[in-house]
Amino acid sequence: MTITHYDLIGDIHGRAEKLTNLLQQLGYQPIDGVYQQAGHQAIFVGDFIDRGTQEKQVITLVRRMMDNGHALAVMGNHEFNAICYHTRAENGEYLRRHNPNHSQQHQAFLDEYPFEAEETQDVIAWFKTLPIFLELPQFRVIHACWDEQTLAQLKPHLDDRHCLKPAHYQQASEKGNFFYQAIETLLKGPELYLPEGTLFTDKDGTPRPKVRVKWWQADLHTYRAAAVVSEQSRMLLPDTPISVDEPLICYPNDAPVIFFGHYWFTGTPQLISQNAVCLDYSAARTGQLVAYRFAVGAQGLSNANFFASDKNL
Ligand SMILES: [Mn+2]
Repeated sequence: MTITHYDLIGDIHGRAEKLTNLLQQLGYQPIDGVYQQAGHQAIFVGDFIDRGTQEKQVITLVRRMMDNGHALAVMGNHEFNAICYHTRAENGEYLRRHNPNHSQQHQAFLDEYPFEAEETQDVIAWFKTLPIFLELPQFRVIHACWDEQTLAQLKPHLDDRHCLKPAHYQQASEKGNFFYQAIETLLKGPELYLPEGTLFTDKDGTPRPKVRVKWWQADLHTYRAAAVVSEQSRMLLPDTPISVDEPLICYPNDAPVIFFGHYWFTGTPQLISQNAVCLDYSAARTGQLVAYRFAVGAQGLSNANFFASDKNL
């Protein structure tokens, strides 16, 4: 099959209704139980699970598309966390502790995939086959952040499909380890410590000493400008230059187009720079599931290429 269009799809988080609605709007039809469209391939940016109540439907649908060559995907931080939650460490504990916070975040998945059930282990094994990133001739895909330096260091350790090797999940769960830091940056996104004594209160009301940063935008020099926060919260951040001690990741504006998810955007889907597209518009909650259609050979990006699931879903 010659691919003429790639349809890049944001974080689904167990919302199968939004996914099937979006796929239909994009022109995909289920044939023999597999969503497909001639000339098209879907690419998922990860975070298939947690929060929504249709986890199995989402995973089944996506796996069938991938198994039949109609989709590609990268790993999200929720799949990484799930692997660690379901894997024992050398000391007999789990790589991701089963504390109330972690278990609660993962509860929707556990409701449909009971802990240690055979089917659960099969899905966890499938998560491990998801690559950390995709690099196609015209664009790149990663869940949270494309950082050239981290990727250059990590690539020699990945397998030939860019997957983390099973042996490295232990190291990726140990604070201070290179693998841990790499996963933090690539799958959860870089964060910036605010000046001493400053706290930022996040969307759940939790005070935090650091904020997520707009790594996709060049020339951001102050805490207030660089932070990924609501416009209300932005005015509460210091309008002072970012400390030179803070290593800032910045995606060059002449680099290939980068597609990612993860950031809980709200409002109308739109381009955030000339070569960066965030596809997460909070479908996990009340937001729409968003896609961007990339025509092979297209030069540049356009707001006309966004698709979204129905607002009332
Ligand atoms: Mn995420």
